[in-house]
Amino acid sequence: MSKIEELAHAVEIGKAKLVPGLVQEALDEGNAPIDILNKGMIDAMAIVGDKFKKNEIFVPEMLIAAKAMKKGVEVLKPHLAGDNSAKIGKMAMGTVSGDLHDIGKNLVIMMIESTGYEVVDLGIDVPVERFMEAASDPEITLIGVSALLTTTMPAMQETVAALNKHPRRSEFKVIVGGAPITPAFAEEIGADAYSDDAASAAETAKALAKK
Ligand code: B1M
Repeated sequence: MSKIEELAHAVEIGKAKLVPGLVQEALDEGNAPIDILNKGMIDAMAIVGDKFKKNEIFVPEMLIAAKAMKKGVEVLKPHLAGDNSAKIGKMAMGTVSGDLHDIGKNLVIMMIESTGYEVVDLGIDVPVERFMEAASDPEITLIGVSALLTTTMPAMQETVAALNKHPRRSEFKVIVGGAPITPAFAEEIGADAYSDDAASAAETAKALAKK
């Protein structure tokens, strides 16, 4: 079994104590940080999701897998983040009201920070009012909205609708994403941009900063 396969298995079964060491060993073996993230952790979470769907595991197992992944990301973070010395904008990002998933949001924040954005993390279960308040900060140039559940897509729609009426709307862009979100949905609800993963969200954020 390769180190990345060992890591993926440890994430899948929620071995939070083993995961940081396995990430370090995978790095020491010369594996690319992005492969460790994608193949060693994100793919493992997809397996966890599939097992949950098939009733093979339940919420507590999903939670311990999530905790294990977070421990691994802590080790990987300095290796994924680039040079962010030149500030290109300020972003506020959160997961919508009713939604408690934050691993994807945290990865998106990490990658966008690496492009030079200062990011205010609004957290999870963020009410529309909190997004509106964040958008009032005169330095904010980008708002990120994440949703992981089909049942919280309407909350994303409400959030973007409210942001679209914000008095500062012409001064910031809105980017949305998360597993159930599609480019068509993003367009339908009036977001400026959609990205399907953290790396492309960082590319999109960089491009939006130039507009
Ligand atoms: Co939840 N959960 N969960 N869960 N969970 C999913 C999302 C699910 C797909 C599992 C499944 O059934 N297969 C399913 C949703 C089904 C649906 O709506 N269609 C589900 C469910 C049903 C639930 C509960 C309802 C279960 C229950 O209680 N019965 C419940 C809801 C709680 C709530 O939010 N109100 C629940 C709870 C939980 C835990 C708390 C146990 C835990 C979350 C812990 C945490 O986040 N701290 C959890 C987990 C871990 C998952 C899975 C297994 C993994 C999620 C994850 O972290 N993925 C997930 C299954 C899956 O995703 N396959 C599942 C890894 C992460 C890197 O990917 O978050 O997709 P992701 O982020 C990506 C992209 O989406 C994108 O970039 C990220 C990085 O590449 N992205 C953006 C995300 N936001 C973006 C924003 C952008 C751009 C890109 O711009 C702003």
